[in-house]
Amino acid sequence: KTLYQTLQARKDKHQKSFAVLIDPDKVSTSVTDELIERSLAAKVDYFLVGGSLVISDNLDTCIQQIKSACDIPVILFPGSPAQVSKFADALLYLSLISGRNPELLIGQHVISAPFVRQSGLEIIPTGYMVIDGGEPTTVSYISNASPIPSDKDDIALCTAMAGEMLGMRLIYMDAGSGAKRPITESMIERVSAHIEVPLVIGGGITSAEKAYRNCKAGADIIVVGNAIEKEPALISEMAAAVHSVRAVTP
Ligand code: 1GP
Repeated sequence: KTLYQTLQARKDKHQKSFAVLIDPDKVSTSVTDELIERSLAAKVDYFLVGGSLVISDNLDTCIQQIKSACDIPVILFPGSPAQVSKFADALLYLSLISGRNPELLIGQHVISAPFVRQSGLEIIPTGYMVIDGGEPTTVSYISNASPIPSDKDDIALCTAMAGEMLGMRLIYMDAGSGAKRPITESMIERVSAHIEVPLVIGGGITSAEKAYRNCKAGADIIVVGNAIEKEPALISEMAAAVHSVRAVTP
């Protein structure tokens, strides 16, 4: 079974997933060890590894550290085409469909295509949508593209629908790392009701309650980075909240 088939099967069963985002530039080896240990105990479903600004060559080392310690799948969440590591299990092949910057829609993909193909990684075509998170986040600055306004649920819906019809296998709505204002439940509800591919939600989620409410609204996968870097103990609370949604959803 491919990783994507597992994601789709979980969605079909209304099973929600919790993913811990690790930015290899921000966490030391010992912090990564702590995050792995807590993630194992909390039955975290996935690790996402990447960031807008991964400049060090820690990527391979960080993924190898995770792979040697546990079986939790590692999915690359690349901020640039250079962030490819053959040690991961899969790669989110992101096209920034919320923006109008041709480089991030297709340009960088053309340049990196042979390299990505050669990696042998499972590729998951992902419609990446940046939603305004209150004030400029790294992703909105770096992407040089306007995010979708946070109250424009219809624009988000039509963007996600277009992405799905273009063949994207995942829709990732991101308010940006450390966003002051995470994505609203109303936007999640609107988008999730009209797409069939799994919906990933991240950016500025700082509490187990918000993670829970996002899942109830229709998110399939919750991604948290910042909050757990600051407070690793949140991992167990958040994972439990996300996993509890299944019990009450028919
Ligand atoms: C960022 O969606 C992720 O791209 C996670 O955001 O770091 O704010 O949790 P946080």
